[in-house]
Amino acid sequence: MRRYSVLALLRESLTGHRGWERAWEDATPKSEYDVVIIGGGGHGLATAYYLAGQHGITNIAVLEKGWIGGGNTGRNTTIVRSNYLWDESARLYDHAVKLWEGLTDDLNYNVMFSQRGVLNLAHTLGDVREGQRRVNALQLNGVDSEWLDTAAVKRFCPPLDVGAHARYPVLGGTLQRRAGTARHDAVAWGYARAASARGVDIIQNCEVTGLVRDGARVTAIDTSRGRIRAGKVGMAVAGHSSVLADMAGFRLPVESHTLQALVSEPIKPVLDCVVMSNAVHVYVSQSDKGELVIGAGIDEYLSYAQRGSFPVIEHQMGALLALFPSFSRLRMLRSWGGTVDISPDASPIIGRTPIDNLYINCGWGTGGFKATPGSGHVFAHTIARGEPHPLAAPFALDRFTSGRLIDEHGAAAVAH
Ligand code: FAD
Ligand code: PYC
Repeated sequence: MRRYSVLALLRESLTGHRGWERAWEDATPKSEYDVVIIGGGGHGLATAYYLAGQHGITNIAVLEKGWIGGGNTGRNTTIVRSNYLWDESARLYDHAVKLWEGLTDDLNYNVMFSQRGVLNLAHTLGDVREGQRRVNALQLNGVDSEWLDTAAVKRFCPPLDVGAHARYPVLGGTLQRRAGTARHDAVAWGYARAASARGVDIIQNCEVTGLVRDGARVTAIDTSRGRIRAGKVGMAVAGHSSVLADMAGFRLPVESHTLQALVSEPIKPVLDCVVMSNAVHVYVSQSDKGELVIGAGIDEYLSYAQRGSFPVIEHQMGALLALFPSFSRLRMLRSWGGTVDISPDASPIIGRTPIDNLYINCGWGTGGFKATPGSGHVFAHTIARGEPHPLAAPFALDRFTSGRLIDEHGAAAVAH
């Protein structure tokens, strides 16, 4: 990968920006690959990057039906944290946070990871008990987490209304200081560029339309750009996982839902942390551009349309203004939605499928952006070795028949 100097930047700015290299090759599909990854979101791209860099497999294609990062990777609200309750999840998500901490250097691409702290508010006695239990569980797992009382919450986040008159009293909150945000599309671009430099074919506008099976194996993939033979196949298609599983001939226990978000007009810096409230269904942070990035729970209206409905916006604005009355004069700029894949225990599914050489990575639901590097890392290991990475093993599909569920509905921080 080429590194550009300040001189090159100057030269390009004076000569019309005609000399920049493409960030990644726009590959034409070959007839056969050792590994095909379906889905050019962060998880698929990261998987390809680690397969090529750590497992010596370089004849890899990533097939994306639209443009890379055009799914949930480029539509999320960029929150990264690892404050999950159960041991299995705390280990998996904290593995990701550790990778985030070195990701900009690793990819030689600025993913703008900002560890500004994520505060989860408690408004009821039940929230307080749940939050304090979570802090204890996280500390036992070596994950940083603190309980803040009301006064400490106010010191950490001054614009928040914690007064006695507040509609939603703030009784405290949990804080993870290592948590924060990252620039979501830079994550897709950074992984794509780095994977391409390792020889991976990134193929956009290539929709998978069918999987060709010979008994218990997938032999080829039908796409809008022709048939491609594959030694192994990894699926990382988020909200379309059940559609792809259906093509392969098995069923997944996931539901697809719309999750929407919106941004305000840009303003000067007013909020230097992330604030989330499960109980009132709103969360907010401020982007580097100055926009407030605001989200809520999932939409009740089912669709693949990647847009949400108005009642959710109305509710989340009411909740936001109750917590931050000073935001009341802000105008909202635009809203969008993504299709997320929710599993029964709100935990991901990573590993083997009933088809021998087909591997699945899905069920991240409303919270998979934070896991992107960790997910790609353990999924690459799982595909390369044909057996789960130890951190991925508890998240196998068979937990829905064995009953070893990992219930993380409380950690999702987004109602569903
Ligand atoms: P995606 O980025 O969706 O990639 C899957 C890709 O597969 C897509 O690009 C799609 O086009 C492609 N695809 C589908 N079908 C086919 C096919 N037949 N052929 C070829 N390609 C196909 N998570 C957090 O951790 N923090 C947050 O703050 C957060 N906020 C969110 C806010 C919103 C509004 C939304 C919608 C989600 C949010 N999430 C958040 C969840 C997070 O975005 C996802 O869990 C994560 O991005 C999933 O990444 P992925 O790579 O698996 O999926
Ligand atoms: O998982 O932190 C999260 C999240 C925030 C908004 C949507 N998901």
